[in-house]
Amino acid sequence: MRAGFVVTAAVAALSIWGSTLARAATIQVTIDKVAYNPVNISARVGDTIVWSNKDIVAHTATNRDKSWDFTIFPNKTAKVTLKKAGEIDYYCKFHPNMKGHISVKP
Ligand SMILES: [Cu+2]
Repeated sequence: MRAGFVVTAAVAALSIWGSTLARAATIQVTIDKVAYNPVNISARVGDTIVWSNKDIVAHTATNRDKSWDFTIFPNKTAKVTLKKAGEIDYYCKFHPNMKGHISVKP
């Protein structure tokens, strides 16, 4: 009886882990000509955003709520895994007209 419970719990844990893995996506954002592309992203909790800087100058991806702030040099990348649902507005500290938005669903 006890062994059966342990097996059932292990299978349940594995299936939760599996479905989380299956759902998580990596979303690529290219920085090119002083702009994020795409500007607007729809994502889910657990997804990872990867910025790739194709420009010849450095940029940042700076969350307005200050929870992250990445400086991204030319030909470099930065990434963040989204931990909670909500609306994220971010920008580049060097070019205040560079703005991006991430809509994070649960
Ligand atoms: Cu910039």
